[in-house]
Amino acid sequence: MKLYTFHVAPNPTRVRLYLAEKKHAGADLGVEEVLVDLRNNEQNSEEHERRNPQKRLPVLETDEGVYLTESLPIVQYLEELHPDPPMIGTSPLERAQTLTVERIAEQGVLYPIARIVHATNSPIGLPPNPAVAELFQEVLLPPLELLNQRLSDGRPFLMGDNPTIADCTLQAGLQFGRMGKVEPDPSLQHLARWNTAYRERPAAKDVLML
Ligand SMILES: N[C@@H](CCC(=O)N[C@@H](CS)C(=O)NCC(=O)O)C(=O)O
Repeated sequence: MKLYTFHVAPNPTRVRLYLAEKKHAGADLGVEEVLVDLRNNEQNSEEHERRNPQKRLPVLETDEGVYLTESLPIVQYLEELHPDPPMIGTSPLERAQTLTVERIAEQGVLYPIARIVHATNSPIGLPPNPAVAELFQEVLLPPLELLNQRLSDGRPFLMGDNPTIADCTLQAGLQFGRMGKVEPDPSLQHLARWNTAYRERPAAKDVLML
């Protein structure tokens, strides 16, 4: 299998963190990484458009030569192939709960952070848009508070004792924020504790650039 990816970009990063967590837990999924340089617009090449008509990353090329083009279904596909250690729960209820928190981390944190960064300090050169930045700053706060509250019982990971895809998505979003100088308010102390601890993990050290 091949993962078409670009470092720091948050959606590829959540899949890469997932793969690194699996690897450090002893499950090497045998996914080769292929860089598609967003700064050089390589996502808009005809070659990449054949992989993903939406011209985005990540893309997983399966062993059958099929292209999967959305981060969460990519992870769910990999998880079905390699369920150990489990990173989306072990029962229907746990899976639904994990995906619920992952959705909050993506839609409530990663996506707003990406919109703010691209509106203020875009690494791929998009024009500044202060109105968009202001709107998404407001949108970002409630989900961060919700996740901070979730971590307030001292749990090491969003879903309890073990990392899941929800942690990978949240950290991918926060890393992109760090790159664009968009940081959660330090008063969200439980989130800050989780953030510091997660970044010390071997998987995080393999994948994160800042
Ligand atoms: N819904 C998609 C979003 C993918 C996405 O927006 N990827 C960004 C990088 S984080 C991208 O490829 N952007 C390039 C562009 O918009 O030109 C997913 O979950 O994977």
